[in-house]
Amino acid sequence: MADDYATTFQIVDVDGDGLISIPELSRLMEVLGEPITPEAAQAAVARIDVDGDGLISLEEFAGFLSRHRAG
Ligand SMILES: [Ca+2]
Ligand SMILES: [Ca+2]
Repeated sequence: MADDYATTFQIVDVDGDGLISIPELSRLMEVLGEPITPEAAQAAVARIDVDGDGLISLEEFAGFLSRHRAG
């Protein structure tokens, strides 16, 4: 399960620095055919970001997805 998250994370993390930034999230939504504004991307990151550094770590990403799946 964690491997699934890691694989998805690596796809989103385009520059491979181990963190998902706001531009990377924007790009993902564009690829998914649901482009969002920079403001919406920022809000989405803020919702997933637990430690408040403005970036999404794999841990935060996995935590968000597992909460999401659990409903
Ligand atoms: Ca990155
Ligand atoms: Ca963070």
